[in-house]
Amino acid sequence: MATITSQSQEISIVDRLVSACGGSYSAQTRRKYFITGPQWAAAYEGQALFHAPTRQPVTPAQVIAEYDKIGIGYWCTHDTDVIPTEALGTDRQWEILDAIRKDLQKHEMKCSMVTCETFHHAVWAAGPAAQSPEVRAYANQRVVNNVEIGHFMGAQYAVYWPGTLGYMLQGAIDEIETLEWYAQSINAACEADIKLAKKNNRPTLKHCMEAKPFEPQAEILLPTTDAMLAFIQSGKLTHPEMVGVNPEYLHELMWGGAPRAALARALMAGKLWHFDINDGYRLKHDVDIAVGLVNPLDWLCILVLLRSHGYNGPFNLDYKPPRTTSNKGVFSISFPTAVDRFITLWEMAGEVSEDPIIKEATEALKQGVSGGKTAAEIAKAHAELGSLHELIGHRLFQILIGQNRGRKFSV
Ligand code: 3MF
Ligand code: MG
Ligand code: MG
Repeated sequence: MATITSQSQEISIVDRLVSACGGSYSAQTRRKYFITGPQWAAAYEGQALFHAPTRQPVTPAQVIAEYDKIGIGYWCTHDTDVIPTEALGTDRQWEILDAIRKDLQKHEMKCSMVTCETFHHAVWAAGPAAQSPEVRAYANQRVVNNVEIGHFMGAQYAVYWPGTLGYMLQGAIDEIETLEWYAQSINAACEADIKLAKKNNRPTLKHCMEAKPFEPQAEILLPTTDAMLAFIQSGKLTHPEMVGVNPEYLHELMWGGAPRAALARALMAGKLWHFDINDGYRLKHDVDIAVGLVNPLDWLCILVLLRSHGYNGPFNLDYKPPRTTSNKGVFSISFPTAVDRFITLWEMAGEVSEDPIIKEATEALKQGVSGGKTAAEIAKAHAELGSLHELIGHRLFQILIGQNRGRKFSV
Protein backbone atom coordinates (compact mmCIF):
# COMPACT_ATOMS: atom_id res chain seq x y z
CA MET A 1 0.00 0.00 0.00
CA ALA A 2 1.31 3.42 -1.02
CA THR A 3 2.34 5.87 1.71
CA ILE A 4 -0.30 8.52 2.34
CA THR A 5 1.25 11.97 2.16
CA SER A 6 -1.65 14.36 1.56
CA GLN A 7 -5.12 15.14 2.80
CA SER A 8 -6.59 14.44 -0.62
CA GLN A 9 -5.15 10.93 -0.43
CA GLU A 10 -6.63 10.50 3.05
CA ILE A 11 -10.01 11.59 1.74
CA SER A 12 -9.74 9.33 -1.25
CA ILE A 13 -9.02 6.18 0.78
CA VAL A 14 -11.86 6.98 3.20
CA ASP A 15 -14.30 7.66 0.34
CA ARG A 16 -13.23 4.54 -1.56
CA LEU A 17 -13.69 2.30 1.47
CA VAL A 18 -17.03 3.89 2.34
CA SER A 19 -18.31 3.06 -1.10
CA ALA A 20 -16.72 -0.41 -0.93
CA CYS A 21 -18.98 -1.07 2.08
CA GLY A 22 -21.92 -0.42 -0.25
CA GLY A 23 -25.54 -1.14 0.49
CA SER A 24 -26.74 2.21 1.76
CA TYR A 25 -30.38 3.30 1.65
CA SER A 26 -31.49 6.23 -0.47
CA ALA A 27 -32.25 9.54 1.21
CA GLN A 28 -35.85 9.04 0.13
CA THR A 29 -36.12 5.71 1.96
CA ARG A 30 -34.42 7.11 5.06
CA ARG A 31 -36.91 9.96 5.17
CA LYS A 32 -39.81 7.54 5.61
CA TYR A 33 -38.70 6.84 9.18
CA PHE A 34 -39.32 9.13 12.13
CA ILE A 35 -35.58 9.57 12.63
CA THR A 36 -34.56 12.82 14.26
CA GLY A 37 -31.13 14.42 14.10
CA PRO A 38 -30.01 16.59 17.00
CA GLN A 39 -28.17 19.85 16.34
CA TRP A 40 -25.80 19.04 19.21
CA ALA A 41 -24.83 15.58 17.94
CA ALA A 42 -23.70 16.79 14.53
CA ALA A 43 -22.10 19.93 15.95
CA TYR A 44 -20.19 18.05 18.70
CA GLU A 45 -16.54 19.00 18.34
CA GLY A 46 -15.08 16.16 20.42
CA GLN A 47 -14.50 18.12 23.63
CA ALA A 48 -14.85 16.54 27.08
CA LEU A 49 -13.34 16.77 30.53
CA PHE A 50 -10.10 15.18 29.35
CA HIS A 51 -10.46 15.98 25.65
CA ALA A 52 -9.76 19.03 23.51
CA PRO A 53 -11.99 19.41 20.43
CA THR A 54 -10.93 17.56 17.28
CA ARG A 55 -13.45 19.14 14.90
CA GLN A 56 -14.38 22.62 13.74
CA PRO A 57 -17.70 24.28 14.66
CA VAL A 58 -20.63 23.79 12.29
CA THR A 59 -23.67 26.03 12.04
CA PRO A 60 -27.34 24.98 12.26
CA ALA A 61 -27.67 25.83 8.55
CA GLN A 62 -24.88 23.38 7.71
CA VAL A 63 -26.30 20.67 9.96
CA ILE A 64 -29.76 21.05 8.41
CA ALA A 65 -28.40 20.98 4.84
CA GLU A 66 -26.31 17.87 5.57
CA TYR A 67 -29.17 16.08 7.34
CA ASP A 68 -31.35 16.82 4.32
CA LYS A 69 -28.78 15.29 1.95
CA ILE A 70 -28.58 12.17 4.11
CA GLY A 71 -32.36 11.89 4.39
CA ILE A 72 -32.82 12.72 8.07
CA GLY A 73 -36.17 14.48 7.88
CA TYR A 74 -36.38 15.92 11.40
CA TRP A 75 -34.12 18.19 13.38
CA CYS A 76 -34.07 18.93 17.12
CA THR A 77 -32.11 21.24 19.36
CA HIS A 78 -31.37 22.61 22.81
CA ASP A 79 -32.30 26.26 23.16
CA THR A 80 -28.64 27.22 23.70
CA ASP A 81 -27.32 25.08 20.84
CA VAL A 82 -28.56 27.84 18.56
CA ILE A 83 -29.29 30.87 20.77
CA PRO A 84 -26.57 32.38 22.98
CA THR A 85 -27.72 32.33 26.61
CA GLU A 86 -27.75 36.12 26.79
CA ALA A 87 -30.06 36.35 23.75
CA LEU A 88 -32.68 33.96 25.13
CA GLY A 89 -36.12 35.53 25.21
CA THR A 90 -34.99 38.62 23.26
CA ASP A 91 -35.77 39.77 19.71
CA ARG A 92 -32.47 38.22 18.67
CA GLN A 93 -33.84 34.80 19.70
CA TRP A 94 -36.79 35.15 17.32
CA GLU A 95 -34.56 36.35 14.47
CA ILE A 96 -32.28 33.33 14.89
CA LEU A 97 -35.21 30.95 15.08
CA ASP A 98 -36.95 32.54 12.12
CA ALA A 99 -33.85 31.99 9.98
CA ILE A 100 -33.64 28.34 11.09
CA ARG A 101 -37.34 27.84 10.44
CA LYS A 102 -36.89 29.14 6.89
CA ASP A 103 -33.92 26.83 6.41
CA LEU A 104 -35.93 23.84 7.57
CA GLN A 105 -38.75 24.79 5.18
CA LYS A 106 -36.30 25.16 2.31
CA HIS A 107 -35.12 21.60 2.96
CA GLU A 108 -38.65 20.28 3.58
CA MET A 109 -37.62 19.28 7.08
CA LYS A 110 -39.36 19.69 10.40
CA CYS A 111 -38.28 20.59 13.90
CA SER A 112 -39.49 17.62 15.97
CA MET A 113 -38.30 18.52 19.46
CA VAL A 114 -36.89 21.33 21.53
CA THR A 115 -35.07 20.87 24.80
CA CYS A 116 -34.03 23.30 27.46
CA GLU A 117 -30.35 23.20 28.41
CA THR A 118 -30.14 23.15 32.22
CA PHE A 119 -26.66 21.73 32.68
CA HIS A 120 -23.92 23.66 30.87
CA HIS A 121 -24.07 27.30 31.96
CA ALA A 122 -22.61 28.38 35.32
CA VAL A 123 -26.11 29.39 36.45
CA TRP A 124 -26.89 25.64 36.75
CA ALA A 125 -23.98 24.89 39.09
CA ALA A 126 -26.49 23.78 41.73
CA GLY A 127 -28.98 22.50 39.14
CA PRO A 128 -32.30 23.85 37.85
CA ALA A 129 -34.04 23.17 41.20
CA ALA A 130 -31.37 24.91 43.28
CA GLN A 131 -32.00 26.20 46.79
CA SER A 132 -31.86 29.78 45.57
CA PRO A 133 -35.33 31.07 44.52
CA GLU A 134 -33.66 33.27 41.85
CA VAL A 135 -32.20 30.24 40.12
CA ARG A 136 -35.53 28.43 40.23
CA ALA A 137 -37.43 31.44 38.89
CA TYR A 138 -34.89 31.64 36.07
CA ALA A 139 -35.29 27.89 35.40
CA ASN A 140 -39.07 28.36 35.12
CA GLN A 141 -38.58 31.24 32.72
CA ARG A 142 -36.27 29.08 30.62
CA VAL A 143 -38.60 26.09 30.34
CA VAL A 144 -41.52 28.37 29.50
CA ASN A 145 -39.42 30.10 26.85
CA ASN A 146 -38.51 26.65 25.52
CA VAL A 147 -42.20 25.79 25.13
CA GLU A 148 -42.67 29.05 23.21
CA ILE A 149 -39.76 28.08 21.00
CA GLY A 150 -41.37 24.68 20.48
CA HIS A 151 -44.62 26.20 19.22
CA PHE A 152 -42.80 28.72 17.05
CA MET A 153 -40.75 25.94 15.43
CA GLY A 154 -43.74 23.61 15.01
CA ALA A 155 -42.30 20.94 17.34
CA GLN A 156 -44.35 18.13 18.86
CA TYR A 157 -42.05 17.28 21.75
CA ALA A 158 -40.13 18.96 24.56
CA VAL A 159 -37.44 16.97 26.37
CA TYR A 160 -35.99 17.49 29.86
CA TRP A 161 -32.75 15.88 30.92
CA PRO A 162 -32.19 16.79 34.61
CA GLY A 163 -28.57 15.67 34.73
CA THR A 164 -27.76 18.37 37.26
CA LEU A 165 -30.68 17.47 39.54
CA GLY A 166 -28.59 15.87 42.24
CA TYR A 167 -25.40 16.55 44.11
CA MET A 168 -21.68 16.07 44.41
CA LEU A 169 -21.64 16.52 48.17
CA GLN A 170 -23.98 14.43 50.25
CA GLY A 171 -26.09 16.20 52.81
CA ALA A 172 -25.89 19.56 51.03
CA ILE A 173 -29.44 19.43 49.70
CA ASP A 174 -32.79 18.03 50.79
CA GLU A 175 -33.90 15.48 48.21
CA ILE A 176 -37.65 15.86 48.66
CA GLU A 177 -37.58 19.65 48.60
CA THR A 178 -35.44 19.55 45.45
CA LEU A 179 -37.80 17.15 43.70
CA GLU A 180 -40.78 19.31 44.64
CA TRP A 181 -39.05 22.35 43.21
CA TYR A 182 -38.24 20.44 40.05
CA ALA A 183 -41.91 19.46 39.74
CA GLN A 184 -42.76 23.17 39.89
CA SER A 185 -40.66 23.79 36.77
CA ILE A 186 -42.33 20.98 34.86
CA ASN A 187 -45.69 22.36 36.02
CA ALA A 188 -44.73 25.85 34.82
CA ALA A 189 -43.85 24.40 31.39
CA CYS A 190 -47.10 22.42 31.10
CA GLU A 191 -49.30 25.28 32.28
CA ALA A 192 -47.67 27.73 29.88
CA ASP A 193 -48.01 25.13 27.14
CA ILE A 194 -51.77 24.85 27.62
CA LYS A 195 -52.11 28.62 27.10
CA LEU A 196 -49.63 28.81 24.23
CA ALA A 197 -51.18 25.86 22.43
CA LYS A 198 -54.58 27.53 22.60
CA LYS A 199 -53.16 30.83 21.40
CA ASN A 200 -51.32 29.15 18.51
CA ASN A 201 -54.17 26.80 17.72
CA ARG A 202 -51.88 23.81 18.06
CA PRO A 203 -51.90 20.71 20.25
CA THR A 204 -49.86 20.91 23.45
CA LEU A 205 -46.36 19.49 23.31
CA LYS A 206 -45.50 16.07 24.64
CA HIS A 207 -43.19 16.74 27.59
CA CYS A 208 -40.67 13.92 27.95
CA MET A 209 -38.27 13.34 30.81
CA GLU A 210 -34.90 11.74 30.10
CA ALA A 211 -33.00 9.89 32.83
CA LYS A 212 -29.29 9.21 33.20
CA PRO A 213 -27.92 7.47 36.30
CA PHE A 214 -24.81 9.63 36.75
CA GLU A 215 -22.89 12.43 35.02
CA PRO A 216 -22.57 15.34 35.34
CA GLN A 217 -23.70 15.12 38.99
CA ALA A 218 -22.31 12.27 41.07
CA GLU A 219 -25.70 11.40 42.50
CA ILE A 220 -28.87 12.05 40.53
CA LEU A 221 -32.33 12.33 42.08
CA LEU A 222 -34.16 10.82 39.11
CA PRO A 223 -31.52 8.42 37.79
CA THR A 224 -33.65 5.98 35.78
CA THR A 225 -36.67 5.97 33.53
CA ASP A 226 -38.51 4.04 36.24
CA ALA A 227 -37.75 6.77 38.78
CA MET A 228 -39.23 9.26 36.32
CA LEU A 229 -42.37 7.18 35.86
CA ALA A 230 -42.79 7.24 39.64
CA PHE A 231 -42.13 11.01 39.69
CA ILE A 232 -44.80 11.57 37.02
CA GLN A 233 -47.30 9.69 39.21
CA SER A 234 -46.09 11.25 42.48
CA GLY A 235 -49.03 13.64 42.75
CA LYS A 236 -46.69 16.63 42.47
CA LEU A 237 -47.36 17.29 38.78
CA THR A 238 -50.38 19.39 37.90
CA HIS A 239 -50.57 17.77 34.44
CA PRO A 240 -49.15 14.23 34.63
CA GLU A 241 -51.07 13.38 31.45
CA MET A 242 -48.83 15.81 29.52
CA VAL A 243 -45.60 14.24 30.77
CA GLY A 244 -43.97 11.05 29.48
CA VAL A 245 -40.44 9.74 29.10
CA ASN A 246 -37.56 9.85 26.66
CA PRO A 247 -35.39 6.89 27.61
CA GLU A 248 -31.91 6.78 26.14
CA TYR A 249 -30.61 3.31 25.32
CA LEU A 250 -27.17 3.76 26.86
CA HIS A 251 -28.45 5.60 29.93
CA GLU A 252 -30.32 2.45 30.98
CA LEU A 253 -27.26 0.27 30.35
CA MET A 254 -25.11 2.64 32.41
CA TRP A 255 -26.84 1.59 35.63
CA GLY A 256 -26.73 -2.06 34.64
CA GLY A 257 -30.38 -2.24 33.61
CA ALA A 258 -31.84 -4.02 30.61
CA PRO A 259 -32.85 -1.22 28.22
CA ARG A 260 -35.43 -3.48 26.64
CA ALA A 261 -37.16 -4.07 29.98
CA ALA A 262 -37.01 -0.35 30.83
CA LEU A 263 -38.68 0.44 27.50
CA ALA A 264 -41.28 -2.26 28.14
CA ARG A 265 -42.21 -0.74 31.50
CA ALA A 266 -42.56 2.71 29.93
CA LEU A 267 -44.66 1.26 27.10
CA MET A 268 -46.90 -0.51 29.58
CA ALA A 269 -47.42 2.77 31.43
CA GLY A 270 -48.37 4.43 28.10
CA LYS A 271 -45.48 6.87 28.58
CA LEU A 272 -42.93 5.88 25.94
CA TRP A 273 -43.16 8.96 23.73
CA HIS A 274 -39.60 9.63 22.57
CA PHE A 275 -36.47 7.47 22.36
CA ASP A 276 -32.78 8.44 22.20
CA ILE A 277 -30.96 5.78 20.22
CA ASN A 278 -27.28 5.01 20.65
CA ASP A 279 -25.02 2.31 22.02
CA GLY A 280 -22.26 1.69 24.56
CA TYR A 281 -21.11 -0.51 27.40
CA ARG A 282 -22.68 -1.56 30.70
CA LEU A 283 -21.69 0.24 33.90
CA LYS A 284 -19.42 2.70 32.13
CA HIS A 285 -19.66 6.44 31.45
CA ASP A 286 -21.79 7.96 28.72
CA VAL A 287 -19.75 7.07 25.63
CA ASP A 288 -22.68 7.78 23.27
CA ILE A 289 -21.57 5.43 20.50
CA ALA A 290 -23.76 5.21 17.41
CA VAL A 291 -26.61 2.71 17.33
CA GLY A 292 -25.78 -0.95 16.73
CA LEU A 293 -21.99 -0.77 16.99
CA VAL A 294 -21.76 -2.46 20.39
CA ASN A 295 -24.94 -4.42 21.06
CA PRO A 296 -26.58 -5.25 17.72
CA LEU A 297 -28.42 -8.31 19.04
CA ASP A 298 -29.89 -6.33 21.92
CA TRP A 299 -30.88 -3.63 19.46
CA LEU A 300 -32.60 -6.16 17.24
CA CYS A 301 -34.62 -7.40 20.21
CA ILE A 302 -35.50 -3.85 21.23
CA LEU A 303 -36.87 -3.06 17.81
CA VAL A 304 -38.89 -6.29 17.85
CA LEU A 305 -40.46 -5.08 21.09
CA LEU A 306 -41.17 -1.57 19.78
CA ARG A 307 -42.53 -2.83 16.45
CA SER A 308 -44.79 -5.38 18.05
CA HIS A 309 -46.18 -2.91 20.61
CA GLY A 310 -46.82 -0.07 18.17
CA TYR A 311 -44.27 2.55 19.31
CA ASN A 312 -44.72 5.47 16.91
CA GLY A 313 -42.55 8.24 18.39
CA PRO A 314 -39.23 9.53 17.14
CA PHE A 315 -35.93 7.67 17.07
CA ASN A 316 -33.50 10.37 18.07
CA LEU A 317 -29.87 9.95 17.03
CA ASP A 318 -28.45 11.13 20.35
CA TYR A 319 -24.91 9.86 20.00
CA LYS A 320 -21.52 11.47 19.53
CA PRO A 321 -19.45 10.89 16.43
CA PRO A 322 -16.07 9.68 17.78
CA ARG A 323 -13.21 12.13 18.09
CA THR A 324 -11.36 10.22 15.38
CA THR A 325 -14.04 11.14 12.84
CA SER A 326 -13.45 14.32 10.85
CA ASN A 327 -15.91 17.12 10.09
CA LYS A 328 -16.41 15.53 6.67
CA GLY A 329 -16.72 12.04 8.19
CA VAL A 330 -19.53 13.19 10.50
CA PHE A 331 -21.80 13.58 7.49
CA SER A 332 -20.24 11.13 5.03
CA ILE A 333 -19.85 8.19 7.44
CA SER A 334 -21.17 8.72 10.93
CA PHE A 335 -24.77 9.82 10.36
CA PRO A 336 -25.59 7.88 7.16
CA THR A 337 -24.22 4.62 8.56
CA ALA A 338 -26.04 5.11 11.88
CA VAL A 339 -29.31 5.65 10.02
CA ASP A 340 -28.69 2.66 7.77
CA ARG A 341 -27.90 0.33 10.67
CA PHE A 342 -31.09 1.48 12.36
CA ILE A 343 -33.23 0.85 9.27
CA THR A 344 -31.58 -2.54 8.68
CA LEU A 345 -32.24 -3.55 12.27
CA TRP A 346 -35.80 -2.27 11.95
CA GLU A 347 -36.34 -4.41 8.85
CA MET A 348 -34.75 -7.42 10.57
CA ALA A 349 -37.06 -6.89 13.52
CA GLY A 350 -39.93 -7.30 11.03
CA GLU A 351 -38.31 -10.54 9.85
CA VAL A 352 -38.09 -11.77 13.44
CA SER A 353 -41.81 -11.17 13.95
CA GLU A 354 -42.60 -13.07 10.74
CA ASP A 355 -40.04 -15.84 11.14
CA PRO A 356 -41.83 -19.24 11.03
CA ILE A 357 -39.33 -20.90 13.38
CA ILE A 358 -39.59 -18.20 16.05
CA LYS A 359 -43.35 -18.06 15.60
CA GLU A 360 -43.84 -21.78 16.04
CA ALA A 361 -41.42 -21.96 18.96
CA THR A 362 -43.16 -19.05 20.70
CA GLU A 363 -46.60 -20.48 20.12
CA ALA A 364 -45.52 -23.87 21.47
CA LEU A 365 -44.04 -22.24 24.57
CA LYS A 366 -47.22 -20.26 25.15
CA GLN A 367 -49.36 -23.33 24.71
CA GLY A 368 -47.31 -25.29 27.25
CA VAL A 369 -47.66 -29.01 27.94
CA SER A 370 -50.68 -30.54 29.63
CA GLY A 371 -50.48 -33.59 31.83
CA GLY A 372 -49.28 -32.54 35.22
CA LYS A 373 -50.74 -31.36 38.50
CA THR A 374 -47.90 -31.35 41.02
CA ALA A 375 -44.77 -29.20 40.71
CA ALA A 376 -42.71 -32.26 39.83
CA GLU A 377 -45.17 -33.47 37.19
CA ILE A 378 -45.49 -30.03 35.58
CA ALA A 379 -41.71 -29.57 35.52
CA LYS A 380 -41.21 -33.02 33.99
CA ALA A 381 -43.86 -32.44 31.34
CA HIS A 382 -42.14 -29.20 30.26
CA ALA A 383 -38.57 -30.48 30.44
CA GLU A 384 -38.01 -30.69 26.68
CA LEU A 385 -40.01 -27.73 25.43
CA GLY A 386 -37.90 -25.21 27.34
CA SER A 387 -34.96 -25.93 25.02
CA LEU A 388 -36.78 -23.71 22.54
CA HIS A 389 -35.57 -20.63 24.45
CA GLU A 390 -32.03 -21.34 23.38
CA LEU A 391 -33.17 -22.20 19.88
CA ILE A 392 -34.90 -18.79 19.65
CA GLY A 393 -31.62 -17.18 20.77
CA HIS A 394 -29.77 -18.98 18.00
CA ARG A 395 -32.41 -18.10 15.43
CA LEU A 396 -32.10 -14.41 16.37
CA PHE A 397 -28.36 -14.67 15.82
CA GLN A 398 -29.00 -16.28 12.41
CA ILE A 399 -31.33 -13.44 11.46
CA LEU A 400 -28.75 -10.92 12.68
CA ILE A 401 -26.09 -12.33 10.37
CA GLY A 402 -28.53 -12.80 7.49
CA GLN A 403 -28.53 -16.59 7.55
CA ASN A 404 -32.29 -16.62 7.09
CA ARG A 405 -31.69 -14.76 3.81
CA GLY A 406 -28.94 -16.87 2.36
CA ARG A 407 -25.73 -16.49 4.36
CA LYS A 408 -24.34 -20.02 4.76
CA PHE A 409 -21.92 -21.58 7.23
CA SER A 410 -18.92 -22.72 5.21
CA VAL A 411 -18.71 -26.48 4.72
C1 3MF B 1 -26.89 13.58 27.87
C2 3MF B 1 -28.00 13.53 26.94
C3 3MF B 1 -28.52 14.85 26.51
C4 3MF B 1 -30.00 14.83 26.33
C5 3MF B 1 -30.51 16.14 25.86
C6 3MF B 1 -31.99 16.01 25.78
C7 3MF B 1 -26.95 16.22 25.39
O1 3MF B 1 -26.38 12.35 28.12
O2 3MF B 1 -28.41 12.48 26.52
O3 3MF B 1 -27.88 15.21 25.31
O4 3MF B 1 -30.44 13.85 25.44
O5 3MF B 1 -30.14 17.14 26.74
O6 3MF B 1 -32.61 17.00 25.63
MG1 MG C 1 -26.05 9.80 26.46
MG1 MG D 1 -30.05 11.77 25.36
